Amino acid sequence: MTLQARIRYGASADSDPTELEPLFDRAAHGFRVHGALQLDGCFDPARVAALREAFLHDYASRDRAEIEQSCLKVGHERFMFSLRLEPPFMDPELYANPRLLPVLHRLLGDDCVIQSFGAVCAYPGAPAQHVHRDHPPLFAEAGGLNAFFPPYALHVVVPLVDLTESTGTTALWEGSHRIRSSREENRYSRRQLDAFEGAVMPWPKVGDCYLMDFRLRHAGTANSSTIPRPILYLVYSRRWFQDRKNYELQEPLMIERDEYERIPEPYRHLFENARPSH
Ligand SMILES: O=C(O)CCC(=O)C(=O)O
Repeated sequence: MTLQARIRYGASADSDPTELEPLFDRAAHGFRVHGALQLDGCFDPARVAALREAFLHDYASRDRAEIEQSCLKVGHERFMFSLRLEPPFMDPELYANPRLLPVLHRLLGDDCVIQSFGAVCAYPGAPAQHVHRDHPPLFAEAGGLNAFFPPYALHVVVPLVDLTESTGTTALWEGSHRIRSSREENRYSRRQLDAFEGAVMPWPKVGDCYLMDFRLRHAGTANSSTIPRPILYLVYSRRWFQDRKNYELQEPLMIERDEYERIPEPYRHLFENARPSH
């Protein structure tokens, strides 16, 4: 089963950006309803291949002890890496992509910011991850009211390899960002969740991406292939939001002063939360 909200960008539409406006509207609407969205053909596959090579060379192949020390373990054989914001990762075609940013503006406002930028790598043999949400409700005491709020933060996941049944993917429970009662929350037992009952699986190729609301229930599935499965993630949020839950060990945005100053002016606001070093 595929995601209910899915947009396929074709090469022809690129010549006239106004043709894309209805697609952006549809994408944003689908995301609000389902809490997840797949955008096919969003990025240039050659550029994503360059990101893969850089990630495998500079990060995934590091000494295991170093990985364990510097990365959050988010499952057995699954690690979260903070990436240095420098080429090839520091590319407006990635973080301010013209097929992506208009959708984010519709969802999070024109003044949205990048909250964090990194990668999760599931190494060969990684079992399925525990089913989870990335953040507790914004207002715990408001219960089901949290379901009525518009998105405040979301992940853009950019797979660096084609995701297949063998590499695995991220299982997504569409609609789980809008759960209004404990009855809805407990619709699936722990055993059913662990068997991915009710989840959909995106199978994007290199150049595609999927978006997940911060409130969405999800889990990385097993990597039964012989290759590492890295996915880049960029968390975009409303300007006022600060993720204080996921970054005790790592920097959410790792950027040096020189690189920060090279960010083109129109995109500088996206990095408002960055604390450049040196
Ligand atoms: O490995 C994956 O596909 C997803 C990882 C993830 O969602 C997480 O660690 O929160």
